[in-house]
Amino acid sequence: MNWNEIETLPRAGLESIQLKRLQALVHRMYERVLPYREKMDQAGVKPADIRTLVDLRKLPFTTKDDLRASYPFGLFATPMDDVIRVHASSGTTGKSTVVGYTKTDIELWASVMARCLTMAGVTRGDMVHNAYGYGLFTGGLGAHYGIEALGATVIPVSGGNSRRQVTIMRDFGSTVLLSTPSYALNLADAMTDVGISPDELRLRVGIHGAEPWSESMREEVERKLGIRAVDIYGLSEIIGPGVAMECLHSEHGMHILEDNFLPEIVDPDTLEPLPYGETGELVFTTLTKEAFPLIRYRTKDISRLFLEPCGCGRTLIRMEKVTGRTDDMLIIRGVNVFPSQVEHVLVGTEGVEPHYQIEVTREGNLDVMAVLVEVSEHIFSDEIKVLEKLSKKIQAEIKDMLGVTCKVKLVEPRSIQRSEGKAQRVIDKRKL
Ligand code: DLL
Repeated sequence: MNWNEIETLPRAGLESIQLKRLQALVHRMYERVLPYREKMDQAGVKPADIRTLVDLRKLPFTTKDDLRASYPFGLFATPMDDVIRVHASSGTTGKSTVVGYTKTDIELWASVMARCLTMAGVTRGDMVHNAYGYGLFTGGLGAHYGIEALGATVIPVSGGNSRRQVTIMRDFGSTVLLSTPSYALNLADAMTDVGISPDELRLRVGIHGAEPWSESMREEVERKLGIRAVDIYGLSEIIGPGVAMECLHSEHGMHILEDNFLPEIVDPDTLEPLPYGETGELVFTTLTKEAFPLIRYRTKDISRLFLEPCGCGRTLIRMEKVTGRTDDMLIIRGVNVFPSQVEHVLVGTEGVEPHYQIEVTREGNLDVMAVLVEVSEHIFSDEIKVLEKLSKKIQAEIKDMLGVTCKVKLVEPRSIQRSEGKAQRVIDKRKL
C-alpha cells in the first residue's frame, strides 16, 4: 500500500493494520527484550492476551527510567550486528538516552520523514535547507534521510554560523527551511544584519519543531521570513523527527503517522487512558521499529488527540500542539535539560550548597540559562578570584554534561528562598 492509501484509509482498515502490527510487536518484545518480558510477567499479561487494540491497556508502560536502567543498549530487540546507527539525547541525570536503528529502521525513518515533508507540500523540485543539528541529536540526520528519500535536494547546513546560512539560502535558492522555531527567528535577524530582505529569497515554507512554540511565535516566523511555518513533532525514543506533522490544511494539530506510532493520552496521575479530546500525557507504542521498539512509552509531553476529519483528506488522528510537559524538562536552544543534571554537577562540587535555581530567559531569539548557586560560608568570604574560579568550574562542568553554556551566579548562603514543599528549581521567564 502506498502512503496516500494508508493515510486516507477508513478507520477500521487502519485499525486492523495497527492490531496486526501490535500483536507481532508484543510477541517480539516478549521473546527478545528481557526487561520488558519481566514487566509483562509481573503484570500477568502474555502476548496472546492482546486480541484487540483496547487490550493495549493491559500492557505495562515504559519510562525514561526504564531506559536509564538498561543504559546503553539493554532494551534493544536485535543483535548489535544488525544495528547500523545510534543517536542519543539527554537523560535525567548523567546518562543519556540511547536509541538504535537497523537498516530497515533507517529506511522507515526516511519514509515517515518524507511523508511529513509531503504534508507541508515539499516535492522533488524543492531545495531544502536543513538547519537541524547533525550529530547525536536526531534532528539533522533524521530530516536529511527523509529529504533524500523524497528526492528533493538537501543542503546539510546544520546549526550555527547564521550569516553564512542566510547567504546560502539566497545564493542556492532554498525553498524550504528546516530548523527549530527559535533558530528560524535567529536567521531572520541574521538577514537584517547582512542586508538580505525576504524578497530576495525563494523560501516558501518552514518546518519547525524540537521545542515548544506558540501561535504568536509562528506569526513572527511567518512575517519575518515571508513563509508559511508548520509544526513537526518527534522524539528520539520513538524515532526522532517524523512522528507527527501539521499539513497545510490543518487549522490546528498534527497528523500522527499512526500506522507506525500508536498514540494514547493518559491521565499523568492515575495513568488511566483518557477519551479523545481530553488533555493528558501523550504515550506512544512503536508498531514497526526493529532495533529499539517501545511499548506504551510515556513521553511526558502534554497534548490532546482528535479524530475530526481534516481538509486534506487524511484520516490519521491529530494531536494538538505540545505546549508543556508533566516533568521539569526544559529545552534550551534545542537541547533537553533536566534540573537533576545541574544538581548532579553541583552535588559533586566542593564549596557549594545543594540549593540552586535555574533561570531561563530569552535574549533576542536565544534562550539564556543562568544557574544561581548558594556557596558555603567559608567560600563566600574568600577572595573574588576564588569565587570566579569556582563559577568557571561549574560552568565548564555543566557545559560538559549538557552541551549548553550557562551563566553561573554564585549567591550568598541562605539567599535562595526555601520552599515548604517542592523546591522551585526553575524560573522560566521565556514567553513562549
Ligand atoms: O527533538 C526530535 C525532533 C527533531 C523533532 C526535529 C522535531 C524536529 P528529542 O531531542 O528527543 O527529539 O526531544 C524530544 O522535544 O518529547 C518534546 O518535549 C520536544 N518537542 C519535539 N518536537 C516538538 C514540537 C527531537 N513540535 C522532545 N513542539 C519531545 C513542542 C516538541 N515540543
